Amino acid sequence: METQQNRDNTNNKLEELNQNREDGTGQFLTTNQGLRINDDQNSLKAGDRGATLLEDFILREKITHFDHERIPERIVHARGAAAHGYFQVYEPQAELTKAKFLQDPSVKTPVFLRFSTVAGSRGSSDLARDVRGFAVKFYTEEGNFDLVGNNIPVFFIQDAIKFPDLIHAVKPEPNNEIPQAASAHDTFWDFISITPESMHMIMWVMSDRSIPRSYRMMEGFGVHTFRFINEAGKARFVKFHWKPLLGVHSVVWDEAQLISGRDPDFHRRDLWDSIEAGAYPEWELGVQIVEEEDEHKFDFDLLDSTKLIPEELVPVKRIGKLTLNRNPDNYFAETEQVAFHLGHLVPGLDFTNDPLLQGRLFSYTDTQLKRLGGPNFHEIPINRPVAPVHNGQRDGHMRQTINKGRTSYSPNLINDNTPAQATTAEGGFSSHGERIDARKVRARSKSFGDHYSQANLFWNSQSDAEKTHLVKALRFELSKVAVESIRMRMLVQLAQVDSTLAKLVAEGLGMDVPAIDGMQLNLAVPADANPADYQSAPAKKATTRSAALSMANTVKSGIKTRQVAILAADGVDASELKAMKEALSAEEAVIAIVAPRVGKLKTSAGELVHIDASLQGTASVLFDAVYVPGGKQSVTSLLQEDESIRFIHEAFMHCKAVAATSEGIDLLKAAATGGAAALLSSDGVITGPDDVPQQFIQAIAQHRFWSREKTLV
Ligand code: HDD
Repeated sequence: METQQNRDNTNNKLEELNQNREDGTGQFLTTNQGLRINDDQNSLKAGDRGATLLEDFILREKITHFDHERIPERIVHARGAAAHGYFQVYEPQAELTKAKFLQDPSVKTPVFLRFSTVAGSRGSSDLARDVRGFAVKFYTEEGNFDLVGNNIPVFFIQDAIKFPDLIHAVKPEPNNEIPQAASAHDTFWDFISITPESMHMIMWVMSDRSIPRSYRMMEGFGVHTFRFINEAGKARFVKFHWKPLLGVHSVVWDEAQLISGRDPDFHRRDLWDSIEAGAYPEWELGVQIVEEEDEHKFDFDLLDSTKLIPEELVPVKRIGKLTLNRNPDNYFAETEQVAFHLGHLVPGLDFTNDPLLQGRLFSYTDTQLKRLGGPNFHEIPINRPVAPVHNGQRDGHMRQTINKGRTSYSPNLINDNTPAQATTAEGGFSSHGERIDARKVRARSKSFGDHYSQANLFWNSQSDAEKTHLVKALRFELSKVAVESIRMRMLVQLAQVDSTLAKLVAEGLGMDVPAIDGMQLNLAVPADANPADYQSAPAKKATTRSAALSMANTVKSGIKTRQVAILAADGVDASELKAMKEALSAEEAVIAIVAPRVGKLKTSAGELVHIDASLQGTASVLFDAVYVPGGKQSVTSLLQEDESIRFIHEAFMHCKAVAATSEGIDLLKAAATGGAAALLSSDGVITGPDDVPQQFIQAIAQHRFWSREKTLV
């Protein structure tokens, strides 16, 4: 089998990392000083029952290192998974930007991409309802460029000064550290219920976007408006998008909760396994470009990170592709120690005055100093640029570089005034000369003041199934809120977004939507300000829908890498099994034989088939679809197992494609709680008589059959 080690997927960053890779295979065990160890089983003692001697430097070295193994986890985005890959631009982008990595389609720029959840600790579940981080480090010839984004195009707050408040509110409550990796608790909704700028983001987080099917099936967004600068110095605004080639897909909330128990590493494992199998995840990089003179032509502010630019107003131009093709060798060295920062950028790119972006520019270096222990974190192998580094910065904890010469200052005569500054023509970075003529104020721009209209656009753009899920998510979350006034305020906020939304959520809480009665909806108001100046008008009702905001419109063209369970036992019909396996394999789906026990099973034709998982060792929530082939003996065995009935029942309840042939249909009937006829006639339940494998493939590509659920709207 092809493995990561023998595949030709190297690049100049991966080669550069070789100098730090270590492989103990076939080697002697040594101390950190290279001394070969003769006895690693016993400490040095005074007599074989005697006290351990302080002299035992081997024991002390080993225990001391162990005692110091942990570093602080990230304050946010602690739990993650990452992979190496490369980025290639489709066409030169010289008109837009002078960034070198966006010019030559033959150049593969190495990347390291770290996905994450936000609120949970390092050991929490992948399936929390949460935003996902999408952080890309490009190792370009001109230095590192980090695009540190999320899978949601907007953010909770408009100004970075509110970030500690937001995160303190969403993290486990400080008295008892409950709940882990969940926003369904009082402090989060307390903050949200009086911070209406969050309401657009809340729509996204309560939608299925926050429970992705896999990292490979998520969009990514740079969120802020950045700048592209071309060789002539012309600047344009740009928003970055990552579009997954497999489409954007999610699981359902009940499923997410079950996966958290069955396999909390579900997303990590999916990413790892896909790369190991050579099914490399891919995203296209998209850009939305706005000319500087059009800065004020929208009814929202481009500098406001709680707003997106609808793709109908400014289309997304796809300019290149990112491919992940290699797993890390070591989680700690690479995934944990990678340090992202928005301030890592290259000529041809620049910031805007978005106050969220501006605050982030401070936070990321600051946090790495704490997390990675000092100012030399850029020397950690995964963080080193492939571009050469020369400057007068010296010393500090764990310095690796051996700087030669006497000068560590500039200007200097002794070293011919080098390292020298580069002219812009030589690649020297110079900030965009934006004109600023303003009074120093602590303020929020009035142009940031509409908090509900884009939330309404999002709601209006969802399919009925998506709206139902969103309402149910809000019911779930707010049902966990104990303080009545917080629920009440949330209903008032939701009513500003859409009255139907508020009413449906209220019904699930056994409440009526309260009247506003002069209530201030925004309590994030400076002490000297007039609160009335800080209140947003209710949503301008969206007259259109933005297709890009609904996952119903995503790619549904294939079943590549989809996980299909085949339930079988001894005596399974050999020809039905073979036909289905061949059809699914031809479409590059991943097949798992699930049986009452592990080992091998014997088909009706006497062949031995490897069993991938036992019914006790897996669950339907870990698969995209399930098929039950015939064979009297096989189905009789399965009918005796509660887990196989549950397997089918859950797959059906989670709206997945389910197929069965001949006696296999009996298992479907046994699992039908709402009546066998209703189950068998449901969308996405394939039982023939014609070409079941092909119909099943088409059904799996649809991802889910929401017609099985009751919609609320
Ligand atoms: Fe942040 C990590 C994304 C706002 C402060 N952030 C972090 C990561 C991602 C984001 C993906 C994980 C990077 C990794 O994998 O190592 N953050 C965002 C986005 C934001 C955002 C898309 C809004 C548009 N963040 C934000 C603000 C602040 C921070 C406003 C502070 C004022 N973020 C941090 C941090 C972290 C971080 C504390 C924690 C670990 C780290 O930086 O390296 O500095």
